[in-house]
Amino acid sequence: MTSSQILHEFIQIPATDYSDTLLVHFRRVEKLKSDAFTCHGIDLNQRQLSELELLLNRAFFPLTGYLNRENYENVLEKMRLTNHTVWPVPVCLDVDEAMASVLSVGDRLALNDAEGFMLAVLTISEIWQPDLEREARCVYGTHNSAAHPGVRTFFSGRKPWYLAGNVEGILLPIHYDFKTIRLTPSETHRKFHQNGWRHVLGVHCDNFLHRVDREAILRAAREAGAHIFLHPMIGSDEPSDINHYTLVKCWQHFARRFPSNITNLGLCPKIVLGAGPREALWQAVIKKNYGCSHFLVLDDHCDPLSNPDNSERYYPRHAAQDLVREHEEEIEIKMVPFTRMEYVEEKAGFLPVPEIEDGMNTVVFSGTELRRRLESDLPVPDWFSYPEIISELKYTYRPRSRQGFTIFITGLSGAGKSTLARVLLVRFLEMRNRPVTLLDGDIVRKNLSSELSFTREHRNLNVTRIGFVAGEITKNGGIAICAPIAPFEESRRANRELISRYGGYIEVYMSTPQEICEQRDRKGLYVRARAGKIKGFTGVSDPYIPPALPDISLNTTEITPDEAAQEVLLFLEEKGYLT
Ligand code: PPS
Repeated sequence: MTSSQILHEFIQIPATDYSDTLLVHFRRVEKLKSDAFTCHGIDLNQRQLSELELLLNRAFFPLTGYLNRENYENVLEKMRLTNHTVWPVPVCLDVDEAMASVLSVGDRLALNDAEGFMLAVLTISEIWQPDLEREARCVYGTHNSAAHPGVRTFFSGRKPWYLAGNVEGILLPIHYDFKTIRLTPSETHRKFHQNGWRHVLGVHCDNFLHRVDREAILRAAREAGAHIFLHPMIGSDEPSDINHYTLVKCWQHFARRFPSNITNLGLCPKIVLGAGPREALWQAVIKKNYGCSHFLVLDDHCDPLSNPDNSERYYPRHAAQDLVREHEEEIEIKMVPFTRMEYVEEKAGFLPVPEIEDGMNTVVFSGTELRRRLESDLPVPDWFSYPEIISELKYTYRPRSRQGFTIFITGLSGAGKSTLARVLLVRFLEMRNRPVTLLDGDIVRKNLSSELSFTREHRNLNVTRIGFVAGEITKNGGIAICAPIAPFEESRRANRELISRYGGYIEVYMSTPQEICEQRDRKGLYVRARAGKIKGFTGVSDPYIPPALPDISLNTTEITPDEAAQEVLLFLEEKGYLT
């Protein structure tokens, strides 16, 4: 296969296809399904599934498939398809080297969901290797990839080959949750039409909304003379995402707080990129495709740093509004700027920031403060939100005393990990208020990771497997005590990132010096490693990288196992995990 194959007779953007969806007639489905036995298939990840759904349901109108290279380049350079239609972010199907090497132009590829259900068939018109660095720069701007969460997500899991071609839909991705508010663009538009809504203000959101947002949205709707379409983006409905249900439930409560018949709520199955102005422009196109005539844009729309606690931004203020305004005639959707409001004590209500006079007492209540109060079981002021939203939030952001947590003990062989783990196990069992699970290095090696060796790759895999199990335990309110060597920062970091989404993550570094570990040598492993009988032994012939910022460091040369456990318990008490 050459690095770029093109089938010229495939025209990527033919005369505009105005069909409601890209789903094909059942007679064609039968043919595609029978052909699928002889063609390759891939199981799409969450991001790819979300993009396929938006292609199939025509939220990505006028696209009828994945962009070819020429369109891709044009989108990166000019934010347009080759036929000049505004299109700011590429939509291509990424596959790994192994899959790309068995595919050819003209082949059909079955596109399946995670369970293997065939959702669509792609007829491949081009296969090429994109410059991902350049794509990230064009879409996200020139930000440090380690810092920008969108850029980090872009690179994690992005495969190096792109496929182009038209898509024939068999089935829209299956969702079991919130079906009544998951309408396609055409169904949504039809609903607006039936209700006699001519002007509709599309409102993007990807976070919790409170009283101030209702005031600002109503104000914008009044200015635009429009009805309101609350259109949150929710690209993942993985049961592991505990926020998902809370978020949607809160949006439903929020929508009910508007006068009847002026607001509609619909979920958009799209993942938020955090790409600022380009993303705002993309959303404008999508909102238009759902039937909106107006689009409410924040001055820092889809900026990952957008947060009242923070004055820094990745994108210049108003850049998103300016970009959407520049294209509003072409896209045929009017940009409505979001006016920030604040709570003014003497008015006992919200005022737009420009109307707040000197000397008025405003109160700012940040997301961080809200979370702190929820986690500490403190009251949230009535003016800030609605009781039903607060009670949903309390369910997710339980006070720490009711959250699960993971104690992740890392250190050299012989540093005292297993002993500390066993003492803690007993202490937690004595407390009898949470289920406790011990995931000791040796035990895991005999069961969960019995086939793994001690290479860096396998050690990291072992550690992230432990992290996965600990994450599930933590999510469900239990205590996981993990005690592997875990010599590398990358897998420890991955565990921290995963588990702290679900509850507490406490990293305990056993800093006992190696000579003490070697003197103890209870299992005789150091002697055998020094004699060359164990290859790649941690501390002897394999590295141990100490954690940069452990929550607790313990040197068991100086303290007994009971004292070490006491230090951990005191830390947990101080942080509010123990009652
Ligand atoms: S890792 O690096 O986190 O995957 O290691 P872990 O799963 O905790 O397994 C460590 C235990 O395996 C035994 N063992 C070795 N350790 C280190 N290096 C090598 N090459 C090795 N081979 C076997 C050893 O008993 C470790 O247990 P502890 O309790 O740490 O002594």
